[in-house]
Amino acid sequence: MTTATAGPAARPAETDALRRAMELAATDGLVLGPNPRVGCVLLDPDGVTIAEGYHRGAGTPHAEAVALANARAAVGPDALRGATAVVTLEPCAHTGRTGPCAQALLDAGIVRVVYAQPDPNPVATGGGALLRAAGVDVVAGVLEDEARALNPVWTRAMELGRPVVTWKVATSLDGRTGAADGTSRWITSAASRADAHRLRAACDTVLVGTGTVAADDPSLTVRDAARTGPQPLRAVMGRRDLPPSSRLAVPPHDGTETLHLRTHDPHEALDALWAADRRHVLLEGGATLAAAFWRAGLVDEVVAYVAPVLLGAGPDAVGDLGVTTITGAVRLDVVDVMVVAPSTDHPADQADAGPDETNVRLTLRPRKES
Ligand code: AOF
Ligand code: ZN
Repeated sequence: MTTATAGPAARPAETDALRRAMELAATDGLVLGPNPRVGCVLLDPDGVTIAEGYHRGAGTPHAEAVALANARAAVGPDALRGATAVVTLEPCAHTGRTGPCAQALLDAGIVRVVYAQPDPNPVATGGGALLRAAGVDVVAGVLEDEARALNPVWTRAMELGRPVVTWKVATSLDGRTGAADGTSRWITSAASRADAHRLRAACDTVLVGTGTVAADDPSLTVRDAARTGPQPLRAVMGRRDLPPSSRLAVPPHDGTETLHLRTHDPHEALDALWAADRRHVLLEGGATLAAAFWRAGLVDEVVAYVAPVLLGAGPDAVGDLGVTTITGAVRLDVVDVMVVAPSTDHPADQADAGPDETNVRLTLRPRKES
């Protein structure tokens, strides 16, 4: 999606600076929490870089504020008279965890602002209009698709006004998540399970139903090898109490929290998670919870691991969806297919880790009715 460029087009030095700002925004190892990746480059009237900055996560200064501070430190208080700010995201107009960047740019004497993505956050948007009204030259929508790709989940969540929901499911070839007696270790391979841990690590919340806690007693933590940031929030939905001795009721030593959402309504659950600044929920089971989200139209993406095994009986991946005839089927589009090859490392102490065989990982999206 590219919005029409308002005002004059970006100059070549500004487009180059925007690419640099995107590189800065994508700096490795940032722990952003609920916030987007944002980069900013300040240019003098000749298009020469004065200073740069990028955002390091919720509660820390925004990219523009960092760049302004760097410019003042390097050149002095008047460094920015007549300068241009190039930013990957529309400067914010709100006072949130930090002050409004649009005003800070104005106060610094910036005369021109070039940005890529309009801010989809209803709380923060309006910086472009504020700057224009103050007489600043504003060029919007330059390389917008690239800028959106820096924060695909954050952008989607802001547009939806709720966390993005990914349903993760691991099944036998016949769509079962366990055998008739409930045993489910191990249907998918060690390599699939490691991949699923990376998926968990990329989300800020893991959500299961109280039934899954009672049946499986999961820990829902990301194992060390896949960890890149803090553990995701562990959330449980349902009115039942958690068994007091369950792993989710007894927090692990790393302080990972569990949030019990005492509701059966997925909308209410997502509202509560949104209020807790959550942007990406990984729905991990069981069948009742998954069906509730599907029925509410609240699944945005599916990651399915399929193992070459038949069970013939046992729990289904998803409960009743109200589909009574084939024309009512919930149809999905396949976005990606990945062959998960058997893992090469087989430590002796993992001899009980199940058969390590080839699995398939499908990424799918619900089909939009046209
Ligand atoms: C950032 N970093 O560099 C810019 C942002 O939680 P707050 O108060 O820090 O505000 C976050 C919002 O501010 C964010 O959702 C986005 O709409 C806007 N701009 N945010 O985290 C930045 N420029
Ligand atoms: Zn800001």
